[in-house]
Amino acid sequence: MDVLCLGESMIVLAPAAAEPLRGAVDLHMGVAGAESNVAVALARLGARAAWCGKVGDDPLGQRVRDVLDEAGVDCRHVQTDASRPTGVYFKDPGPQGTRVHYYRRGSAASTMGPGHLDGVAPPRLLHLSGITPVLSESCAALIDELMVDRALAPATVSFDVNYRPALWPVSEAGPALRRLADAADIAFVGLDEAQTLWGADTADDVRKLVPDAGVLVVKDGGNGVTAFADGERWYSPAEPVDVVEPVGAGDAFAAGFLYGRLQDASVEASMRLGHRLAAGALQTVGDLAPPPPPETVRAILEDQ
Ligand code: KDG
Repeated sequence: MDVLCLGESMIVLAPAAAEPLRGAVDLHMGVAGAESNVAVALARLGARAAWCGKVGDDPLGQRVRDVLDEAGVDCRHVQTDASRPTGVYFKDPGPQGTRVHYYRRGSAASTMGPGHLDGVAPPRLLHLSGITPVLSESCAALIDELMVDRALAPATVSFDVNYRPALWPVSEAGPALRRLADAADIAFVGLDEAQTLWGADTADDVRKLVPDAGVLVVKDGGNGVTAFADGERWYSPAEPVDVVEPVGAGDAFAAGFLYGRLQDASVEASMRLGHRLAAGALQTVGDLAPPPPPETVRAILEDQ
């Protein structure tokens, strides 16, 4: 397997007319999950990508599996917990942007814990995010087992900070997510997240706070991305786009960047592919857009 992504995937319900939830009648039902978004985007690019999580023994869990199966994501290690539901969340569009309302406490995924990936062959790359450790104590222990104890060595460990304010306060998330980002081989963080969590004002501030991540990728929306590795620093401008809906753009960027690294492309070329995928996600209402054609992907990665 090229990539194994582990995390919680849920059903997302969003007002079909992008109106506030309170008055909405028609809802659009989809599948969401930061890590499975990355798996889907990688599978669509042609990587052998698997998603590993836990769903309830319910139609919503079946829907999660069906959608990922259809996208070409390997779901053979997905577990089912008959005593717990699949998580759900609602999008609530409003004048101040879209708020999310989670119904995921006690979900099947929250019962993941150490040993969850026992018997699974190490992939080339293991992708995780900062959402999982807040789901439960056992999930936090699983993330430690994978990131700190390296239970799937020699897999390269990729970690997207993905701070979700609705799930935990900065006082707890700040130190926990910094420790995990620092333990990663490849760490992604938004500059806005790093400001909120750690008081960092610039990408260089973030590098000082997260010095040990092998490759550190600091994303600053339309201002572009700065990456640090082996004492070097690269900057890559974002592609100019008219943003339709931003959710999922970070996952798309991560998928493009990781695909580049899997193809042994340079950090700069990998950032360019990340931008291309993010631009697609920014211009769609859903979390992910169709991938660029293979010849475009090749041209981006070969232009070192
Ligand atoms: O990155 C997009 C995710 O935030 C969304 O799919 C839902 O995984 C999700 C979460 O936990 O917020």
